[in-house]
Amino acid sequence: MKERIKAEFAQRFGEGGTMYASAGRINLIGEHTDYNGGFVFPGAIDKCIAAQIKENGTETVRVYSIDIDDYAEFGLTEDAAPKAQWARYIFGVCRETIKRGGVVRGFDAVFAGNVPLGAGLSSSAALESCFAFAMNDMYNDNKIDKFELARIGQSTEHNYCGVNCGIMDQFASVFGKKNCLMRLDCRSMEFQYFPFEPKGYKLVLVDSVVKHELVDSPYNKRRESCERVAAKLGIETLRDAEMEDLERIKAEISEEDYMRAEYVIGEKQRVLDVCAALEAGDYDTVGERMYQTHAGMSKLYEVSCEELDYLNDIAKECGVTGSRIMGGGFGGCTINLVKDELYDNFIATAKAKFNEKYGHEPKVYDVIISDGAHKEE
Ligand code: GAF
Repeated sequence: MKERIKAEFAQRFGEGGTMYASAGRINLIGEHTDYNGGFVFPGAIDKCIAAQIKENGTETVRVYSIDIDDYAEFGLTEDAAPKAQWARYIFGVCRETIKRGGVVRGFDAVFAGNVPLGAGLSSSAALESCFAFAMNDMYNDNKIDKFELARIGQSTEHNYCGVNCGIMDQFASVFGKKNCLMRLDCRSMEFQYFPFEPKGYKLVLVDSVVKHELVDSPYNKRRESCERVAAKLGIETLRDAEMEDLERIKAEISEEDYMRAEYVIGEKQRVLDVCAALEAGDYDTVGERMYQTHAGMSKLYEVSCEELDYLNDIAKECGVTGSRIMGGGFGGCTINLVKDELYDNFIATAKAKFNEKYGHEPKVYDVIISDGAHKEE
């Protein structure tokens, strides 16, 4: 992929430039908790967006996407926003950098990626983090700290792409470290690396190939529900709520808001349980919590779909240790923690049964936990 990017860059813009890359992410547990001030437990993966970038001495950005086979050109002022959605991610990163007092000047870029699109692996965060990291390195002597780089990506989603996301995806893409998951407290922003090399297990993603587009999904509505409940309780986020608090206001909120909050409050504890279980090498508890998260996301938070529930059922039948829908939901992947010896049977069964029911096989991605945003040597 990187050779292709370089060749395309040379052909369009001439020699030179620097290659930057940033990763997609998985999340072992802690879903829809980030914008509720809770805990998340993601890691960057060995699938990334890479870009060859070079300053061009103008105030114009010229960029070509190999995967979409589309070219965009835009200025750096607020009124110069490009129309194409993919280009708005890059424009947003430039604007959010400038808004924070950072420097961005015109550049030429060619990029491509191998993060599956719409699969819940945060290809958009990878794109944002790649360009945020590059702008910091090229124009700002790397003075913008890494949390701010993640926030630049998050604000891009809010202000230029219409998704009121939390910080997890951009955080994971920027801070990712080989063989480590990261537990982030989204209230204090303190985090800790957890070495993650489960002996005797594989981590595998099974992609339902149901399209996942947070912009058109009720993602923002879920967030609004949580905010309504928090406001009713007089707290900033649901991080500070317990089930007793929720029970107290049950009669004053809608049934739907109650269910959303019930899920979030449960999920907060599940992340902590999983971290403790991992430290104790207790993968059965890790897996149990993953199944509980799936049930909560499906029945209470209602961000699953028939295909993902089916994949979850198949995992259970095959004796998979843990399985759940991953990411924002409304399609995309399940993440599965599978014993080595059960792996082949699980994958074969999932493919056959899914194909029988939906007329196509799910896609399967083995993931390796990898480094986040970086400049290629
Ligand atoms: C999406 C969002 F972008 C994240 O911030 C997070 O809320 C996630 O859904 C659900 O955990 O990936």
